[in-house]
Amino acid sequence: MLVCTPNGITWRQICKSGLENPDSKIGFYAGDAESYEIFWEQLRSTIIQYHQVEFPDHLAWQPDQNFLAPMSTPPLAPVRTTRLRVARNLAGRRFPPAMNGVERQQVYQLVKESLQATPGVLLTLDELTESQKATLAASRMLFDNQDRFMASANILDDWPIGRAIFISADGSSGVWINEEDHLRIISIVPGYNLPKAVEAVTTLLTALESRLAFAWSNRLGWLTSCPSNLGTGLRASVRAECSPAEATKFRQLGLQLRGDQGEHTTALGSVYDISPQQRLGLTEYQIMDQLNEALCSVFAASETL
Ligand code: CIR
Repeated sequence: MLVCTPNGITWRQICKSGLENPDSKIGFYAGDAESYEIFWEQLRSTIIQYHQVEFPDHLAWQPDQNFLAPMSTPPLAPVRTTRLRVARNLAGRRFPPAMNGVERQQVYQLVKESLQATPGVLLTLDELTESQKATLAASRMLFDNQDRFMASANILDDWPIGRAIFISADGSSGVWINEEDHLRIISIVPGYNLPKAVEAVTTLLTALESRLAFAWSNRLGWLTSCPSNLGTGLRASVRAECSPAEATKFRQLGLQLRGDQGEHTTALGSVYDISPQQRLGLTEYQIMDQLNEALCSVFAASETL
């Protein structure tokens, strides 16, 4: 008998991207919340390896959130921008790899309604003008349908149906609707400024949370289509200029360095996107603290040379 989740998600669907892209770091995408229960034994070792965690399986385990713990960040000249990104999916709905066009539209409508009282503008991708695209791309708030890993996982199906971007009135934050997850809440602020990014992202998150319920598991935290984002769903990163020696130090400290144009690109010049890889088993504060400690130690050490 073919094993599948109540939504009909099979193991073949979950590992399709990895089979078609042998260079995948993870290779799996969950089609729904239940994928993590039904196929737990198959996913377990990848999740443990990626997040460097061990599971007391029988316990509620993901630490409580503490986004709002006070954190001060010193000015660091090499840091050009600070970015926080939080991934969420709506409870009880299939995730982007398994949605059809109607489901993508429904999620768009629900998010649109939940943001109605929040000052800002909601742009659907099918209606974007070239100049709007250029503005969004320049501020790194645009998403596209070019990722081969996501294409293989069917995340880009029905493009651009249901895809939209909300930009807050002050331009410091936004929401991606129906990209890799139903929701990506993002804040990008100039220079090195985690407190400002936290404030912007939590404002949007609070507005959304007051109207929507998100998929959650006591073991894995917030559930995301890619297992790399389980736990907090938080990716805390900076774009910073660094020398080859500094880049090596960041890698030694366990941070992930991506090329300036985002995931799966080569570093252009010496500007990198730098972030802690782990999102599961830590609180939001701990993830940001890990980033802060690494940046302070590497860049401060360079200053004293
Ligand atoms: C992969 O398996 O390589 C892609 N599906 C993305 C994995 C998560 N991204 C990352 O670690 N940078």
